[in-house]
Amino acid sequence: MTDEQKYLFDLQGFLLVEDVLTHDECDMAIEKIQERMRPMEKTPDGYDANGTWHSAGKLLEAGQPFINLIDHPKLVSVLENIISPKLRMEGAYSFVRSKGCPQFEMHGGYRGGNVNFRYYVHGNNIHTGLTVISFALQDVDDEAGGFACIPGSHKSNFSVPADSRKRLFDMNGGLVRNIPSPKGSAVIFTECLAHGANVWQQDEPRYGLFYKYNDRSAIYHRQDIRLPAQAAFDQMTDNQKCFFNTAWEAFGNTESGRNDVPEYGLKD
Ligand SMILES: O=C(O)CCC(=O)C(=O)O
Repeated sequence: MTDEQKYLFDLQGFLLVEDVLTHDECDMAIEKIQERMRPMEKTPDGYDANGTWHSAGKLLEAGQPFINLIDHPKLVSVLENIISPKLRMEGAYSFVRSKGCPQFEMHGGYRGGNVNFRYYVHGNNIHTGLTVISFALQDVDDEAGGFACIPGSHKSNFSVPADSRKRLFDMNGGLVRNIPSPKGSAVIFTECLAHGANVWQQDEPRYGLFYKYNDRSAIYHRQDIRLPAQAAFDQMTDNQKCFFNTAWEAFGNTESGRNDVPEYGLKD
């Protein structure tokens, strides 16, 4: 993580990293998402999706480029600095949102939250918990309506009030900002940041791709039902497999005293 990245992440609560995927990899990812996407009845906020939201799972089983992104060096070098030197992946998913879809209302924690929702700087180091990478598989300009956030809100003392999640978008003064991102880039953001997504404005749907990370000793989402299938593990390196280990830090068994040996996906 460079000093500039550290400055920008601390200032904004998010960071844009360019040139993570090639254009060919983006196109390949979209193709595989298209094969797997299924309509959602309701949006995550409970609105009728009316055909404007789809989701796709089992992406890691689909192989590349999804597998390589688990521990992409440009991203891991940031995550290791802001979360922990040993990382766990909470999950990978895609939301496909079409023109005119309902907003993804503002949500997120605040800096004084629990182990998953924390943000502080001690010495020269950033400490946060649950962190998301949003990959841009298409060019997204600031009129398109993709990822949106309130920059700097990760240092707020209060989380977004339930009644304000939608209203914040409409407040004057540019409180909520759409974050443009070129094809192949990735936005890393802490879940402490107030974030969501604006109404999608373009004819081509937005193929969102999201990876969530945590400290290897911490857990947010229920883990057992989110373990990748063996077909996904079969395509991973040992380092990538470790991202799916059970959450713990020390005093493991003799083969893995510090939770740095793969636990799942091993061949008999
Ligand atoms: O669509 C986006 O960019 C936001 C996604 C998001 O907030 C989430 O998946 O929790």
